[in-house]
Amino acid sequence: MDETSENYVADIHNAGYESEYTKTMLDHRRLITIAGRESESLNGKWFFHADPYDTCRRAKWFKEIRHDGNGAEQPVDWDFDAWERISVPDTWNIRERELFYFEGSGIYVRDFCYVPKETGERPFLCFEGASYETSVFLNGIFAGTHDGGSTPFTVDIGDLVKANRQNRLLVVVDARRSRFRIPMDNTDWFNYGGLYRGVYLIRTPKDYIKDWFLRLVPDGTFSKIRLDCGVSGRGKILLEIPELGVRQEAAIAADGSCVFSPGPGKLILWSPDNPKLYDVSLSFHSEGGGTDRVTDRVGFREIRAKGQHILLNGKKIFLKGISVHEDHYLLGKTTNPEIVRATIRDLKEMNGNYLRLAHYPHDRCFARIADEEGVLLWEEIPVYWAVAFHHQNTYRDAENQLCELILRDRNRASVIIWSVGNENADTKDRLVFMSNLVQKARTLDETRLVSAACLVNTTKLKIEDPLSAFLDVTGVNEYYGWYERDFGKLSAILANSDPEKPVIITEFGGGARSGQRGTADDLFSEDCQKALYQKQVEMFKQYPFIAGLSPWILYDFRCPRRFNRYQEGYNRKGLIDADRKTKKAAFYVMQAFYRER
Ligand code: GCB
Repeated sequence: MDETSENYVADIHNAGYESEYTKTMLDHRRLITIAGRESESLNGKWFFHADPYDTCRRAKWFKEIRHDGNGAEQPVDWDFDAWERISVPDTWNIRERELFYFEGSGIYVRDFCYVPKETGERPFLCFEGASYETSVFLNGIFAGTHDGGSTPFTVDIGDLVKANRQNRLLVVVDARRSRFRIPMDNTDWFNYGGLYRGVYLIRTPKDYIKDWFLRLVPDGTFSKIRLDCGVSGRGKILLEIPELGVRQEAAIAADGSCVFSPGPGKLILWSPDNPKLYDVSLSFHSEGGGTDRVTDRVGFREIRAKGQHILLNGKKIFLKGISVHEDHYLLGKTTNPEIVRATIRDLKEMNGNYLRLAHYPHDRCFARIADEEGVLLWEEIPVYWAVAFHHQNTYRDAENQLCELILRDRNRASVIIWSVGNENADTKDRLVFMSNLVQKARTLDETRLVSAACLVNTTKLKIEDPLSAFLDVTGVNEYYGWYERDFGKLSAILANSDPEKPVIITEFGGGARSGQRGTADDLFSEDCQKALYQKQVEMFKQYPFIAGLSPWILYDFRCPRRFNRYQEGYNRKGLIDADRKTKKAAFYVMQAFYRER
């Protein structure tokens, strides 16, 4: 309906209301990395209500207007402070029984008092992950919208926040699936919604460090360290790595970079055997006065692909891995350091050194803990299956998620591979879309391998995908012995392939309900899964171009497209039950295989 019509009522007639909330996008250009900064938690209890019709944004409830222009009280449809409170971080699906399958908008409200600590400081809100589209309102004013369910974003609240007073923070999180989003509406995992990762307040001086990237220069000499720094304002950067005797001041070059050498023989390289991390501090002294400082612990290592091999610090390495989802039977998509440490313990019990974090960026704490524990990581964005490759906005969304992930984790030595997607059909549009993502990853980070989990060419029975030409490593997902029962085809595929680049078998496997026994032919029995794993690994042993494995998957996970009697809403391909305790027989096949490697 036309806004000019005489009976127009915006709340009910404005079908295009959403466009108002995409005017300010909280994308990677506004992201300030919170790594190494002090943050104040805004986690805890928030008032919450499901908003299936998105009425908060349609009717602008966030303005909290209770009276009309004449002062008469209005019959409003919201009552924020009387609503039930739920925890942040958490997913509403797990916490509220009746919201288990709810995929609309949810409204979160809380107050916080902001007391400035320094004159001229700049406050920002940081969201570590909210699924999927998140609109932030402070004191009744729209501050911006973020797209993407697994990457962080920051909101500059300097102009909106009130000092020394309570501030009303209202957040609408819309978890609707859509064909045009990343991921699209069809995935093999559960669509959890809400503020499922932490929310924080950070403070910086007027001029501040926006992002920074410290790494070993990948030139095979293991001797040079390079720093790139994005700052607001002009000034000088002081980098300190006391253990290496580094205390180096650099004017921010036009490209924000400086390169230095800690001196021969000094540097201990990071590796799974010796996950050496150095205390690092970065101070930005701005010309206008004021210093911003971040501190972190950083490891230095080199990862490269050479011929069919992957080299870590110049030496050939076999990636003994497994894939893992974030899904947890009690917490949904919310995780914490204890869960991550337990996951790494399970990997190590399997004699593994590598995890594929599928199919979206996992919580920030994962890579941080992997840095400490000496675990190599594959990190991925959810360009999964049949996303709308032809659509510009979908590309923008994917690229933005990739940038946010890389900006978040590129100081983590554990992360060795960026993956730009999973099992996408080989079309022209997909090739353009994904090769552009590869290009983007390389411009942000020259120190990691870029890959994607691809499908095999089932017509030629060969490992062949035009995207490989753009990748450093080809990931291959195959389910011979499961979806495709004929193992002979896998043997033909491997025999027919002699790829120029290393291959990681990024997925293989089959389902088994823990405790279900039977013969090797009884689908969903542990025995069938075990036999399948035995056949697979026997075959892999013969092919040196296979540089690593990440079978599908460490733990059973929730999946609302799997409802047979063994699955009951779970994908049961885990080597460990969803309880994260009960190991299935195939776990020990991988354990033995990795012990031998
Ligand atoms: C795949 C997908 C993964 C699924 C898995 C399965 O190829 O990449 O997301 O969960 O297969 O279990 O079918």
